[in-house]
Amino acid sequence: MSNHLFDAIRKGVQPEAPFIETKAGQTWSYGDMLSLSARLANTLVGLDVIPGDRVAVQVEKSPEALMLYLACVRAGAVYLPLNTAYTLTELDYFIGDAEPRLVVCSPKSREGLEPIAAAHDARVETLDDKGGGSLMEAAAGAPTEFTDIARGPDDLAAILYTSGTTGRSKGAMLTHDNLLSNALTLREYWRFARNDRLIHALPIFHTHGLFVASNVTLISGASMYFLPKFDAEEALDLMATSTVMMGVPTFYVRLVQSPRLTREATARMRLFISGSAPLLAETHRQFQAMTGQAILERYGMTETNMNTSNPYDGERIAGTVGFPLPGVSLRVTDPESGAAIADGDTGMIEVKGPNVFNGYWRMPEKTRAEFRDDGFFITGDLGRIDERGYVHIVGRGKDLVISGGYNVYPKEVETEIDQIEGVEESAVIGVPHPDLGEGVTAVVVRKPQAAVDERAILLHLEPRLARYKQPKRILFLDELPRNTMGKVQKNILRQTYENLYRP
Ligand code: MLC
Ligand code: AMP
Repeated sequence: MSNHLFDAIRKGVQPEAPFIETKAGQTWSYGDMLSLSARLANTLVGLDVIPGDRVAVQVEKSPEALMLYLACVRAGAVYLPLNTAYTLTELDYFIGDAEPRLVVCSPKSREGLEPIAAAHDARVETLDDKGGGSLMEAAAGAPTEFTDIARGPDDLAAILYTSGTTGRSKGAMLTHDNLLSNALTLREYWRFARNDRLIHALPIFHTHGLFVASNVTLISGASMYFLPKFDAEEALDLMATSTVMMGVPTFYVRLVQSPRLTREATARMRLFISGSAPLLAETHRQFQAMTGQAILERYGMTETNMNTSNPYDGERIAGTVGFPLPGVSLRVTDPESGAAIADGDTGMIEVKGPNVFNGYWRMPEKTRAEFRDDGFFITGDLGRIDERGYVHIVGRGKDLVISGGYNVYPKEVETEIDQIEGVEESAVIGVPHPDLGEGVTAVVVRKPQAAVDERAILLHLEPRLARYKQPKRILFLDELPRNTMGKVQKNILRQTYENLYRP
């Protein structure tokens, strides 16, 4: 048997071809990719990582970090990337739930993570953003050849945690074929080829930067500028020598603010892709007016990889996410019953295909609850399909805020706020934000006579929640609006505060 995902990556490799260039001008060829991922795979085996073991990784973005992902795939391990913003409290949960054999972290996090890892029998190694650290030291002397461990299409390649609407985060189990099938589909759909160069400014701990951007580049034998974070002026500099950019809507919101964004500046670019959150039609139009290029919007999820995309050749319509990708079945149903609804009506988006994950890690009941009996996955997104077949996302059936492309589950933030002395209850909502799309906002009711204020609440949240989950503003009300059933009417709160972040 072969290694399903890595064999496909290896197949077209031209060892001399460029793979990664960093901001500092350092380069990695495809040959370097093969040898460094082999050294790391040998190191993992030396650290007793056996096929199926989870390897949890919370490190800064670097080419070496991407090679570690590939090393896990080659060694048959399950790669578990973690947002660098997660606090120790959050990490404790992920490590306890996933029970990794190995935790790889930044040297600065080692001390905090050691006791957490030890409590769950995991070993800790480090990797810094310059390609140093204990893991890299161990890999330095390892062989540059590795016999890839046999893995079939249904074996796990990765687990990515995604917060549930209730309770704690769930680990979405992604197989070799979930990742490979989607990468191959996107390569064809977006016409990726060896001579493409991608501006990669996304983090590599989520589906967008890790699978969509990196796997599609790898499977095409293309190359990328690998940047630690997004900077609009830097992206504009690189457009002269690039062909594609992928980003969340905030990237485009920031680009259109630059007078340097012109037809000339983007003349060499053949494709701009947006996803992870809704791109405002206004941003789409502004971008097109300034560059003559229509941003291609697509729609995906951690659990499903990419589901739909606007066409490469046909019309890319602002405010839509295009057509179901080849091989992906998409339908819109009655959210409660799952029954069919009339064409064009709004309902629950459900998807099925080789892109759809294998279930939530050790949560068979939660998995069952999110699939229909005929195998369709219930996305929690509300949408409709128009007469031309374009999918429109019109809202969310799940209580979720998307801030700069990061998902924040209000329930998780509310649970933390409600524990604070002096807080009666809270409601966390997403309010339109000019830069981030939605700004996390908390509305709090104090207990009688309690004096708890914004500062006290933020201080409480700081060690408990990643920064991007912490409310940008905290507002106080005497009571929350409720319907006759007693349910908090978040729509009323969203309306009340819709201009909160307006400049
Ligand atoms: C950073 N901050 C954020 C934030 N990003 N706050 C809210 N929401 C965000 N997204 C905070 C920081 O903690 C910091 O707080 C302050 O804002 C400035 O930080 P920064 O580092 O300068 O921000 P910046 O680099 O400008 O980051 C913004 C961003 C980034 C939008 C470029 O968040 C980003 O790259 N987002 C991409 C997320 C992504 O990849 N999503 C894909 C998920 S996969 P303070 O207080 O310390 O100053 C998925 C599936 C699919 O959804 O379909 O793709
Ligand atoms: P995540 O769980 O981080 O993978 O986020 C997935 C969610 O992001 C989806 O369920 C959608 O709600 C949202 N999303 C992704 N792409 C788009 C898009 N192009 N337009 C609107 N929402 C999107």
